[in-house]
Amino acid sequence: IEIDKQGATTVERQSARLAPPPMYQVILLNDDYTPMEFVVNVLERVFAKTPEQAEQLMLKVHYEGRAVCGVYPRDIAATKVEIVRQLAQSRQHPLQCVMEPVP
Ligand code: TYC
Repeated sequence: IEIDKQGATTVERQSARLAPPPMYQVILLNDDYTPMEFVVNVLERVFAKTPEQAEQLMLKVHYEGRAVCGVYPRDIAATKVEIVRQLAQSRQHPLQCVMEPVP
């Protein structure tokens, strides 16, 4: 909003001037010890996957080493990474979760 010397105001649409927020991929990494069922559960609870999507994504991580679970603005991505780490730690699983900027 701008106010000139006569007191007239000019309102510009902010959406025309704001860049979209930088986005981050949240990535799950494979390991040899975390139970498959635990990973499926995490994908359902933290990443809002259906049981079928969660199973498929878990298997993709298992066979390919890693997979993108979702793409979010920075703070949301960081919160999901932290929740996954806490869930894994609470059950003593070595499950690893990281975030990377979308290329
Ligand atoms: N590789 C694990 C097993 O065989 C399963 C697993 C899947 C672990 C995905 C981590 O992010 C992961 N029990």
